[in-house]
Amino acid sequence: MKIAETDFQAWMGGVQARMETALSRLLPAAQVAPTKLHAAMRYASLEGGKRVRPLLAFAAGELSEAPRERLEIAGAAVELIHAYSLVHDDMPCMDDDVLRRGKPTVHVEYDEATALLVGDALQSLAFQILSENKLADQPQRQLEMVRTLAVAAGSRGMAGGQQIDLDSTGSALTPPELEFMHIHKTGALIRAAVLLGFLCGEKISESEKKQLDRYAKAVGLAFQVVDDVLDADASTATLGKTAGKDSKQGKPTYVSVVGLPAARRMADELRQEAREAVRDFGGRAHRLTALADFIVLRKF
Ligand code: GRG
Repeated sequence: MKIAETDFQAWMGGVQARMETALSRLLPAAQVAPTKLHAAMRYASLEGGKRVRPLLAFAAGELSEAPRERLEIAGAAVELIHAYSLVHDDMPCMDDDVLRRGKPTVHVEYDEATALLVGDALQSLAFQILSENKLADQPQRQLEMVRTLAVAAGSRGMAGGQQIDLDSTGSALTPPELEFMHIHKTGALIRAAVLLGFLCGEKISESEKKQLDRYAKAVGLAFQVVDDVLDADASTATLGKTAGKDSKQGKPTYVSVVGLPAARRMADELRQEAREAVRDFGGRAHRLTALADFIVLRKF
């Protein structure tokens, strides 16, 4: 393994460990009533997942010299929204899956009503921690962060993308329609993670924010293209979730719409686009470029 790769692995492991501790602290204890709901919220959020969104927040925060304590809160808020989306997505009324992060899904381990409440409560907790901890010197900027996450999670972001996804099962989408769906379903939250991390720091310029947003858009779409490729190409054991589900359920994906080789090429073009977007930042963006590589070259 090269030195740069070892350094990135160590950094990633450090952020993942910090996030595990932070999430464990921020989530209500399982012994606190209502114990079933709190235990299920912890089951859905802890000990699993790559923590890609918090990693992006930490990497973007390096550009604006954001304090780690703020990044932990912003990263946790985005991760809680992500965890909620996975819990609801796995339910019988949506994707109907039994395996997530190598474990039974929340509605299987607990029950459907509890899974619904877990998602609701995780979403509320995300906004609670984002508003009750000081994340910016100017209150106006903190409000911008709350709004950014709300828009990304809502009907003009992730929830809207999920609606399009549900409605498009069994139908043929054009590449632009597919891109529109994925930019919302997956890309919006990833974009918010990058922006929130950047906004946690005080060294902010509008032009850097714009460049960073170009990076975030490319990485957000690349993430989903790779997810489509892995669904078609990797095993259930490697992914920790049911592989091959998209084609079985008749869901349009990059693989079904443009084919596997073109989807792989597209992911790599988006990786180059992301690297290009932050080129001017030089060494300050080395975590962001390494993360773009990780997101596109990952095997799970
Ligand atoms: C229910 C409102 C609502 C939205 C659900 C994001 C989403 C929308 C559904 C998840 C289904 C899915 C497999 C989407 C593809 C991209 C994605 C979010 C994959 C899982 O994210 P990872 O790989 O998961 O970051 P880990 O487990 O590593 O956190």
